[in-house]
Amino acid sequence: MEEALQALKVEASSDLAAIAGANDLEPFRIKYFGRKSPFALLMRQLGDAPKEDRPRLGQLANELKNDLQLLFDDKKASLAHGAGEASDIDLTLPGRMQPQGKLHPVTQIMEEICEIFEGLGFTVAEGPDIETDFYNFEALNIPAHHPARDMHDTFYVDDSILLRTHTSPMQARVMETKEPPLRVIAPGKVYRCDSDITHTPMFHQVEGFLVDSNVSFADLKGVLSVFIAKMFDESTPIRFRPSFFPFTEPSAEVDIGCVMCNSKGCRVCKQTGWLEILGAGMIDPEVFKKVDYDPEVYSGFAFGLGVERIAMLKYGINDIRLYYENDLRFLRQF
Ligand code: 2NM
Repeated sequence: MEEALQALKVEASSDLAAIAGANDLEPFRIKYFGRKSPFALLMRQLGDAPKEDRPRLGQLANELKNDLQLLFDDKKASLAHGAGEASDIDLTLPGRMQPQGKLHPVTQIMEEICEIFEGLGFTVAEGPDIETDFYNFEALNIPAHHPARDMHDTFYVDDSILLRTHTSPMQARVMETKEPPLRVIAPGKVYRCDSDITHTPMFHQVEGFLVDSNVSFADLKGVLSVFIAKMFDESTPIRFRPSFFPFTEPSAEVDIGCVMCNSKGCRVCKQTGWLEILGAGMIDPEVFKKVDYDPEVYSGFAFGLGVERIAMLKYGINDIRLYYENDLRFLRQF
């Protein structure tokens, strides 16, 4: 009987190895584990064996059966796995879409602004967000205790270090290191301690300047008119309104016809038909002196604009805080 078990083990192993597909599994199961299997037969013959041999032979038969069951289960599992690759995956299904990120609307508009000025021959200069009092104020003709400092709601790091309140410090840095003729724009983040529906403590500006011999206010008007025509529309009405900035003289604020009501007068333009979109002026001779330019030789104009504000006017956004709440329903519209 022991020999019969041994022979059965050899036969079962070779049968198991010969199983090539799921269709071969069931005949194997019936042959070795069914009611008429060699095991069942041997168990019935066990009664004929000498009494003292029965426990050992019974145990041998059981071990062989259990081993075979394990090998069979493994075979079944590996076939099911292999079959799955062939049939459960539908290769014709479209792939899962990866959501594609986009630039923030403020970044998009800032890039658009820079491209327009680059088309007019300006180069881009970027500088530090953390500035010195000298570049942020002193070099721009805003000395200590000047009332204009109050307008800026500055975040100070210490007595002489601060978060820049505009990007003009970069302009001063460029003028200090380069000789005219120069056409430069400085885009970037600026910081003012202010927060309501039209102000955020951090916002973006693009400031620009042009210095050469014989630059006039007409050049300023020409460059800014082209900018507005390209940013908004060729037919957008523009006006220059006298204003004051410490770093320019004369200074002007530039308005465009209200894009919300087509200059008819509405809540957004406070019934005036006009919206302020940027500040500008002829660079003050005092600024030239700070950067060692001779005001008798050179003249120039400069301008500054708020990127969030331009984007609000262009897209009809009524609350500046929407830009920085990271609500995807808002951001996905751009
Ligand atoms: C403005 C308005 C007017 C300005 C001036 C300069 C510099 F550095 F060249 F003097 N940069 N930007 C300027 C002039 C900025 O923002 C409303």
